[in-house]
Formats: sequence, structure tokens, C-alpha cells
Amino acid sequence: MKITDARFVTSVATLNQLPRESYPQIAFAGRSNVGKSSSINALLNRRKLAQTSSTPGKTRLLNFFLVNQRYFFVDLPGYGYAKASKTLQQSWLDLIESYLKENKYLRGVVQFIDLRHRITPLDLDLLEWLNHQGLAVILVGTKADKLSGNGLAVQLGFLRQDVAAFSVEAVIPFSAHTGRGKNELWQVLSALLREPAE
Ligand SMILES: Nc1nc2c(ncn2[C@@H]2O[C@H](COP(=O)(O)OP(=O)(O)OP(=O)(O)O)[C@@H](O)[C@H]2O)c(=O)[nH]1
Ligand SMILES: [Mg+2]
Repeated sequence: MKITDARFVTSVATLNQLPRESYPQIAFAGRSNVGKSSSINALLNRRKLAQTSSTPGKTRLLNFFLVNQRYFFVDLPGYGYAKASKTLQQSWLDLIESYLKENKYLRGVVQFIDLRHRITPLDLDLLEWLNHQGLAVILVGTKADKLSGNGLAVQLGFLRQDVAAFSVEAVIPFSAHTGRGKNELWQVLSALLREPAE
């Protein structure tokens, strides 16, 4: 995808602050520190548009990025951040859930799984819930650069096996650092956004 324009638009803490423009949206979800913000930057060829951090729990709000003045990428707060209090964790989940639910602009959710580890119960809960909502899900297995060729094949096999019972558009090995998987992910995103894939 040719990115002619990518800009941060707004951060949202409550649903009444959502942008009013009727652009299609793609949401990026996953555990804290899995690489959501880094992957958004990689997809948009921008180094520091979405804030990244080695400290988990960096993204605490819904961050809206307008791409090519046509659609929003929405960077969601990560879940499963161990140090956050239960109340805070619940309020994050409530916000994410109410955003994803019955959102007529939402074309799909990119759910990130760290390829170095097996999928977690929290990830499966989210995936099941997204399926239940009838939302299109793309699974991105990230940090692929940390694995060797054979290790990658093994982990990818586990991931495909672990999600076999669910409905997903694609399972894509990805690395925000090397750009691996970018083209494949863009192809699926373009189809969901009904944008011509270039
Ligand atoms: N090796 C490697 N490291 C990555 C990759 N993607 C992200 N990281 C690193 O993982 C850490 C977390 O990345 P973020 O993009 O901030 O993760 P996030 O999912 O947005 O985290 P929260 O905002 O806390 O939910 C950073 O130190 C990144 O440099 C990748 O593809 N490969
Ligand atoms: Mg983030």
C-alpha cells in the first residue's frame, strides 16, 4: 500500500470522545508489549507515529491514526498487563469491548500473538469473543525475527493448530523490525477496507 499521508488524530478515553468522521476503521489488539504500536508504524512506514515502549502498558487509550485521509487505524490498549490493578484492567477491557461492539465503522481486527510463545487463554477469550461478534479477525504472529527458520515453522504450526476451531481471515508471520509479513497483511487489510491493493 502506498502511504501518502498518516497522522495521529486523537486519543480516546471514553466512547463519547470517538471521532465523528465516518471513515472505515481497523483495530489493532493484543497483549501488552506484543508489538501493536511498532507494527502500526511498520505498516505506515513511520518510525515514531504510534508510541512504542519496552515497558508494557504504554498504550492506555484508544489512539486513532488517519491513513491516506480515508481510514482509521486504531491502536488499542494492550491487555494482560500484570502490574495493572484489577480495577484498571477491567476498565480497559470495558472500554475495548464497548468500542468493538456494534461499531458500524469497524471492518476488522488485527489480533497480535507473540510467535515465541503459545497463544494464551486471554488471547483465546478475545478471539472467541470477536468471532461471536461476527468481526473479521486477522491473526498476526509477531516478533518473527526472534525465531530461526525451523523454530518459526514450529511456532506457526502451534498457532494454526491452536486457532483451528476459530474463524480467521489469515494467520500471518510478521516482524515490525524486518518488515516481514507487511505485504501479506496489507493485502488482507486492503480487501477489508475495499481499497485497491498496490
Ligand atoms: N524483535 C522484535 N521486537 C519487537 C517487534 N515488535 C515490537 N517489538 C518490541 O516490543 C516492545 C513492545 O512494542 P510495542 O509496539 O510498544 O508494543 P505494544 O503492543 O504497542 O504494547 P502496549 O502499548 O504496552 O500494549 C518494544 O521494545 C518493541 O521494540 C518485532 O517485530 N520484533
Ligand atoms: Mg502500544
